[in-house]
Amino acid sequence: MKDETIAKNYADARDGYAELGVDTEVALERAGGVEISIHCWQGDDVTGFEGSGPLTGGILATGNYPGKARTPDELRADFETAYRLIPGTHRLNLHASYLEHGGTPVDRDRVEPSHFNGWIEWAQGLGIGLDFNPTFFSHPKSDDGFTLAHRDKSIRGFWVEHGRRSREISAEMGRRLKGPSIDNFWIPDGWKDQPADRLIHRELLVESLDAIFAKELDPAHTLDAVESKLFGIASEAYVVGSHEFYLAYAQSRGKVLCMDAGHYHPTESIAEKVSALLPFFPQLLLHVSRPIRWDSDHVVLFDDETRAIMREIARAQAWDRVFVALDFFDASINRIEAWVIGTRAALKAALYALLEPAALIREAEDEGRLGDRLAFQEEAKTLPFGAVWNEFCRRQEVPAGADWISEVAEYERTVLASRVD
Ligand code: RNT
Ligand code: ZN
Repeated sequence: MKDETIAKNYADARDGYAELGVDTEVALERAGGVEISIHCWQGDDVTGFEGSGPLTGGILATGNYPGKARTPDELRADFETAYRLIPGTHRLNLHASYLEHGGTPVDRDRVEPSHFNGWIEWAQGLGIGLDFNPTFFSHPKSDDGFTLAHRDKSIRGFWVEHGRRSREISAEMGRRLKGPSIDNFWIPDGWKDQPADRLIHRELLVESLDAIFAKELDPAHTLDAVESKLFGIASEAYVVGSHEFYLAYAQSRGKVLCMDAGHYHPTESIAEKVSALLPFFPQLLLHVSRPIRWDSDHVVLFDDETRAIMREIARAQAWDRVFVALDFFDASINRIEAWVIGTRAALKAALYALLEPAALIREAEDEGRLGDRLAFQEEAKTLPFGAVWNEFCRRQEVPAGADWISEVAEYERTVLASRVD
């Protein structure tokens, strides 16, 4: 797309928005500061570099599109390609299973910051921060469906050690890069069918988490988050770490609560929950995903739910309190394309939220003109948003409109196509 076309369309769009009291310049400025934590696991279907077994834990990547990254270097190169097509400055979200062990496998209870040195140095070069996740799945010691809430003390102990070490790794990332690094705890623990005792595992989970978090770490370097879930494959009847469990845990322990858009009932929206929790939590973490009928982790789109999430953050002016991370993994399409579609969609939704005619809508509400409140929200939907988005991309020096798609195709042709297993 030509710069003059973008500039001309933007000038018209700016006038259109101004008529509804929206300053597009302010929105563009603010959107430039929105930071997204981009998940590494879209790049290789949550495989990681431990060199062992299949993906387990009740999550599933489907598809076998060719060209998947097989090494840390390939994953980094793929991420850089995606990152160049995404406006703004963002973070990369790593899982413990993406360690670099240099050829000698390292078990989860032995991982150390040094295994992430390559990632940290690379992130320094790229000028991005890193977030982290202990990996409580895809491991023989999680095969019977329990980890931190296991009845066997030695298995719990193994995973507690992994959790402790993940915090040290995250703290190292936050110390050496732009901190804090968010360390997000999600465990698959649950039963496929009706349990005899729901309480026992929840009590064990409290005990394990308290043991992991016993050591104080500098919140400028790392922040602990806990992620709830409703059900998983083979944990349909009962999940230990449910929403209520972690809501109470995080609140009582001063932890960050993580809500994943795919971890609730099908019509339940995490957007609605943001304002319910902000009065009680200094910080929240969101896993922006797209469930279709179940927690399917489809690529995030510029859809109603993603727009609603961003709208709630924008209206609460809580960009510094609500951390936005992405969580999807589609192996059926070009993985870099998936990354770019999802991240650009999340950013579009953020910019869209910042372009809301908020003053008019609020004023109508304050004055009891409720029809006007609805009317302004409807009129805002047909303002020329695309022209502002393209201007945003131009200013952030990334391709506007559909121009990025051919760049991914070129990378597929020159790099991905030669990756044969
Ligand atoms: C699983 C959770 C979790 C994972 C990642 C890979 O249901 O959403 O966040 O997707 O940790
Ligand atoms: Zn998630």
